[in-house]
Amino acid sequence: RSVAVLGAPFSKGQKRRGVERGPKAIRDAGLIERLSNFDYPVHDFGDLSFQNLENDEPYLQVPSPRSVGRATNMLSEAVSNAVAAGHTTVMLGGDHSLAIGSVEGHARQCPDLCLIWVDAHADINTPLTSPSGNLHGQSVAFMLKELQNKMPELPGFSWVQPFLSAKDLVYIGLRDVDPGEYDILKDLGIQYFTMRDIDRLGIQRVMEVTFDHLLSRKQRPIHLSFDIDAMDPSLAPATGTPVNGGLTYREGIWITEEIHNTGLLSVMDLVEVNPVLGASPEAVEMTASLAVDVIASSLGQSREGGPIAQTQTL
Ligand code: DIR
Ligand code: MN
Ligand code: MN
Ligand code: MN
Repeated sequence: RSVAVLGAPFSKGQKRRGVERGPKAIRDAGLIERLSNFDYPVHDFGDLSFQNLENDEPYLQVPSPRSVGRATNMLSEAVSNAVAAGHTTVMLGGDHSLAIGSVEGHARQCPDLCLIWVDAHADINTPLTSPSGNLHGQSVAFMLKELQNKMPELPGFSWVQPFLSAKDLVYIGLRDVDPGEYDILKDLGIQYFTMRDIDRLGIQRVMEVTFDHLLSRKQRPIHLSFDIDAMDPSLAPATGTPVNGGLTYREGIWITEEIHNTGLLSVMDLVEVNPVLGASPEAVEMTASLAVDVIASSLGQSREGGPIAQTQTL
């Protein structure tokens, strides 16, 4: 196997600028060097370039729909190509609206994929339920077949048709869910683990039930969409919507180690690192270096050592 790294410096799925510098911050924290210690080739495809769109008027409350539609469409092509070329693909965001593109592009190559969404937020508002209007809080709604008749036609999104079933999705880390999102999670019977569930069951059991839910009938490719705000803000302060009471370092790494150990990880997103929002350079470095650890662990860096795991830069 080989790994492809693809940067998506895009921030118009939410209102705070700076998250478009996430890919650079994660690279500056040593991502490529860390991955180059693994025993497979790493292809850094650099960053996509997104042009500025004039006259991108809001749709209802939703800002920049055409910009987000175009960026996610571009990303979808790029991810689809990387997966078709046989790479395990890592997408660096950018805000979480980008997942519309990465998961759709992945699904074009792997229609039977399943999705693990690690986040403080469910990102399943529709444009009609969203309290903020921000598209990074709506990504999953564009994917789900069950929400087709709840989604208005947004300018910029005619390229995407729903492709995922609610049963093929699991959330981990939720602790800030909007009322409309709660109704959708319950109505569709989506499997989700809030921080409260993690407190009750422990992260080991949470991952066991996750894989049981997604993989017990058949083995299939995994898409991991990892929002850095799933981690506790003490570990990941440089992000747009931090929420207290998040994943510990060890819970986060347990999740990614277990996903690696399935052997089924096919594409991952690492999103919402915003270097402009850190209170100090140290806060930014801590967040970006945590992102590197999460990615490396997803790709096989292990706390147990062993030949493939000799990954720390010497
Ligand atoms: C809130 C916050 N649920 C919204 N969402 C996100 O705007 O829809 N913050 N994703 O990261
Ligand atoms: Mn998110
Ligand atoms: Mn989030
Ligand atoms: Mn391994």
